Amino acid sequence: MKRTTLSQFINSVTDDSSKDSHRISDIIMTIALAGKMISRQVREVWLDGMVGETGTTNVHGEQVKKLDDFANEVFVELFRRNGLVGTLISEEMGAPVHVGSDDLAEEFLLTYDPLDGSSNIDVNVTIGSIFGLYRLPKDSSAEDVLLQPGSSLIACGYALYGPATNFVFWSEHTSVCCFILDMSIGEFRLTDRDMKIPENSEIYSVNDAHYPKWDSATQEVVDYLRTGRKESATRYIGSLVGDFHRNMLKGGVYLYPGTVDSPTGKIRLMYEAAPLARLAVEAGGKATDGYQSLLDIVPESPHHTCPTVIGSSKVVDEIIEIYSKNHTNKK
Ligand code: AHM
Ligand code: MG
Repeated sequence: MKRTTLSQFINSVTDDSSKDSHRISDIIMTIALAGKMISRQVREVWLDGMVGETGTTNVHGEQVKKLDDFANEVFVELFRRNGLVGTLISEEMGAPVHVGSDDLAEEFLLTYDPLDGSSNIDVNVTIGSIFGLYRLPKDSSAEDVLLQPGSSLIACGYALYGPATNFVFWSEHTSVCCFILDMSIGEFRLTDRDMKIPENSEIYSVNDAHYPKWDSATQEVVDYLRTGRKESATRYIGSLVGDFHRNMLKGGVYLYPGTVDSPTGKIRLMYEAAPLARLAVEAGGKATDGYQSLLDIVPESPHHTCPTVIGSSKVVDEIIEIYSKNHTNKK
């Protein structure tokens, strides 16, 4: 018996009597389609001449790769066509874009990093697309209604473009589940309907080159991970989504701390940190900026960045303890 397809799985968790449930299912299926389209392009990039940069920079001042641009357009095009969500916020678009086509759509905000791991795009190393689906307060006229914390997520996940393509998501109607793309039929198939992140692990993922620019609390955290635990191993792909996926399977912690020059670090809350934090928490893990849960942070702008620590609960607890001890000592 072949494994359940994503469509079969989604049908089985959709409440037929609820428009809302249908809408969420249709949105997830659209994101999975975007994942398949981007996966195809990632594999053909050298044959299609889509390597290299576009020559423009994005809102974060980073060089935009041709594939970044392509992946962003896939999401925009699909959601413009079906109008299922009100607004899109993307790493590659300076401002939110309105695409909704009915009243129900206005209750949903989709945020995404179309292609995470930009430095790995042209070198055939694992990259992925991260998404967060937020429910917006009804009839709210507040200007900052789009600035929702991770606790307002109703679905989130990623497509991972590695040796195989995975689709991993959590929603209000499911646990964290993992699918793999069956290329022979162009459909994702279920591999795990209730993913759990191991409680402990020796693996930590951090860009160690920033060590001299971290504050003393962060230096103490990384010293501890390196030499203070029974066992220790560094694994850093440089694609958050890739490091996160490995840590979900093997256990581990991903860190992108702030530095003296850039105290909030690099990871974007609304479409990188919060969706992955929520996945980790729903899978039994933890996520913090060192001092508070990543799910409680209310973004000040769509591209708000925050120090990011996500992973196995025991390791994250130990990290929180070191930060809080340093905080208390400073008082
Ligand atoms: P991106 O979305 O432009 O790729 O930036 C986010 C990425 C993460 O995926 C990765 O962990 C980190 O930036 C790597 O940054 P650094 O090169 O500073 O280690
Ligand atoms: Mg990214």
